[in-house]
Amino acid sequence: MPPTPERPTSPAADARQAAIAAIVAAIRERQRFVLSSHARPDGDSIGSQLAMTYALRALGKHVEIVNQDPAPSPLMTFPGVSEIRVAGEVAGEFDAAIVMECSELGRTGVAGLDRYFVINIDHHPGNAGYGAINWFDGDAAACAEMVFDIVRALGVPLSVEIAVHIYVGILTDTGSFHYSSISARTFDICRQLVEAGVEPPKVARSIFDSNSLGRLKLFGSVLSTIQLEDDGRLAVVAVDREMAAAAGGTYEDTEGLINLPLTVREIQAVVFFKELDPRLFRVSMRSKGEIDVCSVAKQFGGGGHKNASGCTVAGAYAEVRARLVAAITDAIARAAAAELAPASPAR
Ligand SMILES: [Mn+2]
Repeated sequence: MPPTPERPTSPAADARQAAIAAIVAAIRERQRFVLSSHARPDGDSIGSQLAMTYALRALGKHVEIVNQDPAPSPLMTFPGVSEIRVAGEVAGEFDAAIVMECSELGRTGVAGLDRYFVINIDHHPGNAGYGAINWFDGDAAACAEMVFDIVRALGVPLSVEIAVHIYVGILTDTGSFHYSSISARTFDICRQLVEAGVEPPKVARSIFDSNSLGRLKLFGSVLSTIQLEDDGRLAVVAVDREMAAAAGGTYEDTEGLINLPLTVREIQAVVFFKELDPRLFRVSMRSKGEIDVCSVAKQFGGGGHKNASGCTVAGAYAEVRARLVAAITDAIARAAAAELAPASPAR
């Protein structure tokens, strides 16, 4: 007997139900799964993969996670994170690969996933649809929200492990509930996660208040070099290995630093340059409201979300900095123009 629809049907809701049903059927008829996500995994990649892992194991499935890079260190204390295999290749017998939070298969940095039946679950705009089954939902605030739907559709009880990992994905991917991707649905899911045993203060303390002193000093030295552009609307911060070593920290210790300039009222966007080598920079961007830094990242071959994105850009620092500042200044102007324009009658 078909389940009673929860909301009025629409083409989008039908497509969503069809995608979830296809994924649930594919999971039920398979036994051995390998899970992966994008390189340099974030809270949503780790949370989505582990929530899915615990759900599949509850069904008696065999599950392994293979990621190119280790999880961010504040996440290491969460259940299952230390079991993630860090490797550039997947080998072994699997019936399916579930790739989450990854707009292209290549972004995993893990070779061999294409040999399996690939299930692609993602919320990044521009997902390439590389799977045998593809479920893309650009309205999800985190991929973990989509995993929540699958866990429910599989009929797996929401264990505290599953709930904690979905919460980690949502908390981190919304910039601690700052980004415009948040919906009423986000809070409805979080309500159910808390009912399942998640303690939000404990999770937030583990993730955000686990600094070392070296990390705090590194934040201080990087932030002391902050520069303002676009009449104070855009903050520019940069770090090289020398600066990191002098403060007794590492590049990994700069995780989260980019969010701090946005706590200044006037600052609308931040760009953060990490020198990989003298002519190659990892660029991260954050923005407030309607300023679309994903479109900026895409101009440079990267991606992400409207309020949080990144790319890798080659060139001398002065030139790379100037190109990014110009592109972000344009994005800020576009958002301001859109806000001044009268609301479209179509919406
Ligand atoms: Mn995400």
